[in-house]
Amino acid sequence: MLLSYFHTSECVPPVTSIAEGGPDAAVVIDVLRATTTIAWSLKNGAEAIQAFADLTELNTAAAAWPAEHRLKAGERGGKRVEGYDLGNSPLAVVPKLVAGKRIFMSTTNGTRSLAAVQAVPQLLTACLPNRSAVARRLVETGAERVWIVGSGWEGDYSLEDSLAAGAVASAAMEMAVAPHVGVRCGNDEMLAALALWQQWRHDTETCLRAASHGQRLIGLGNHDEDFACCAAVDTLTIVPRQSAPGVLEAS
Ligand code: 3SL
Repeated sequence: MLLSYFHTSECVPPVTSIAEGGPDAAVVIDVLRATTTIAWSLKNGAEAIQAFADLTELNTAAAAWPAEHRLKAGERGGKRVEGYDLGNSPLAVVPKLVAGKRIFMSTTNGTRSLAAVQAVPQLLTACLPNRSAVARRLVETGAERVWIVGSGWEGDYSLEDSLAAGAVASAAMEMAVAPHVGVRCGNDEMLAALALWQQWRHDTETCLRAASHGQRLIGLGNHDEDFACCAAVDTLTIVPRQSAPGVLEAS
């Protein structure tokens, strides 16, 4: 397995096909907070997450879904979009609210990353809580060329997404010990992410708080519970997987 790490801005569609050397699997990461919220929503019984880069498209799709089975989740600049049922906090997606519902979701960066790699055959999302489960899935499905995609902030590098990319890669390397399942780094960004993981693996929350988006959230108000939830490692076994374009289901 060849693991490469990119930022969303480097994944401008169309992503090349497998025949042209493109990836057979992609893992989208937005630690703070979209992919953490996606994992917790599915864990808590949401039927699916349908992700949109654009709010107008989200509104149109949500309007066509039965009202009693839908929720709209929208975040821009770290704040909930006015009139939406949810913002982007993993603490808010409790079973009582989300069970059985489809969540129509749009966030500043995370859902844009999903749109950028929508054409990749196996598309998963990862966060720190499910990083080992995602790594196991990649190993078990025999993924050969994997792009790990950090969502960042509006095209910029993101410390916390790079940390989680290293966390996924490190777990995959530990699992793929059999000689026929070697895991290799495909670029320097992946090597750097692994080094970051070695540096912060025992204190992930400090890393998240130090990151520029962590500082942005702190500036918006108390997000202590969000930080604790997003920084937790290996607390979930759920693997969100794209089942139709833009639609993520538990697997
Ligand atoms: O950028 C995103 O997609 C969000 O996860 C940002 S926030 O953590 O909800 O502010």
